[in-house]
Amino acid sequence: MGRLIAISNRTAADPSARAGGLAVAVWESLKSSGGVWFGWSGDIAERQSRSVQSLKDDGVEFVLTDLTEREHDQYYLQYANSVLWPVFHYRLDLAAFNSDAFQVYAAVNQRIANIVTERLRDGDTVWVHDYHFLLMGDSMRRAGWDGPIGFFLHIPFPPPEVFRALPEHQWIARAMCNYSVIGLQSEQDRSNFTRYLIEDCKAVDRGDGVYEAFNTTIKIEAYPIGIDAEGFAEAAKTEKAKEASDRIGRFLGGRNLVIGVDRMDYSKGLPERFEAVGRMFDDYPETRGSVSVTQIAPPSRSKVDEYRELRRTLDGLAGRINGDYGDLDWIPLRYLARSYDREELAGLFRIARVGLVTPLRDGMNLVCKEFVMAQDEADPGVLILSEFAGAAEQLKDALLVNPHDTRKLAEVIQHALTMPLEERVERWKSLRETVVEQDIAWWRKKFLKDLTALQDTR
Ligand code: GDG
Repeated sequence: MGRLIAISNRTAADPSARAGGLAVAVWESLKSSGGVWFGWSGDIAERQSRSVQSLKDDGVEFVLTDLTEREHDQYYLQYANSVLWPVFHYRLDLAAFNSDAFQVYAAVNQRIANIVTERLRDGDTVWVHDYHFLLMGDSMRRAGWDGPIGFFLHIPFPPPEVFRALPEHQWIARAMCNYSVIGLQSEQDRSNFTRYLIEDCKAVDRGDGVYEAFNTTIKIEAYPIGIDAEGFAEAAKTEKAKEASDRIGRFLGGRNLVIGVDRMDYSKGLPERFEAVGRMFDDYPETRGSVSVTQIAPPSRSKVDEYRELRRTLDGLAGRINGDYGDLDWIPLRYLARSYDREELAGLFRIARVGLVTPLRDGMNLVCKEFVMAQDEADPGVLILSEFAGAAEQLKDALLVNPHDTRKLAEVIQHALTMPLEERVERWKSLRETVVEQDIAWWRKKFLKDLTALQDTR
């Protein structure tokens, strides 16, 4: 195989950014093939001084471009984060449709495609990531690249009925058909996307995940992303993890910990989760004084207005619950709007009796897989998982819930808190097996195998 070329909005050029799922996966693949990673530098610059910098680390080359203020606003904040993010999470009510922003989005895709294509060599394999670059395949074809291009969408693909509300849906779908392999997180996403292609683009299903549309052939498959499973299990046993669990242990004073960790984003279902916690204290008096819920919710910088709104809602809900039930020595529900180190999170997961992962919609969700790997095999906690997370297709032995049904969710949390050890161990073993088997390396190999198979037939 030639070089692997990755394209994503943010890269792992900053070593501290290598902890996330995408960053680890891409980083490992690039290191083994001596690849190049293209993306945004994270800086904003005037058009005239906007630079393309190249740097090398551990055999991987990063080629990074600044964005202008206008590009950052229209491509990134507006079209990617205020149109595509809500629509792809089935939230038409939150989408701020904006066709001017789409023009800038298309222009940024083309500008970066030109930067990439100029630097490509014959035999290179290109792998594009996420919703910032839906048009990249088409833009690269325009720039003259005719080799295979893979694309992986980290967020859900909505049902056709929702996708069609996007004024640019036809343009986007047609552009996407320039990819050679399109990877989605789940069967649900795969089915939504292919149904759209068949209904709106006259695509023909050739079987085995191969579709014909616009005179080209595309492989479309679900490749559920995994985590560095063993690495996370190790992280949970480090000194730093132990310090974090000791610190929270002092706060708990022997009470059971229920934990949630999510970026503060409306897709994560935090208000519904808080309501369910309030209901649990209402409906199950035995939980009062014996359970503490801690929600870690680092703020998303890219969605300032929604973040403010969400924060207000959560403040109100937590204030009411703590006001109603809290006592001198007990805070029923805490939320911490800040981030912690990976090892610290692993330590908190390990000491928790219940992990609450209840997004309203999530491409995959890595937190639930991390929670599983952090557990102590002799006394594992229970995972409560939304049926609307992509991970629910794999993690059948979690307690699956509808996050909108807060009464039921309250009941399930109470059930998880009282689950006998034997059942906890049995469920955990099955979850662990899946997370270990279908880890990040499995995901990467599965995708690249399909993509490089095309390379080999050229
Ligand atoms: C997108 C899709 C898909 C969270 N807080 C802290 C922290 N995190 C880490 C978690 C986890 C990651 O961030 C979050 O990943 P998720 O998968 O849960 O969610 P998104 O950020 O929305 O990711 C999602 C994913 O892409 C991958 O394809 O699964 O569906 O939306 O690793 O642990 N990490 C640290 N401190 C924190 O406070 N260090």
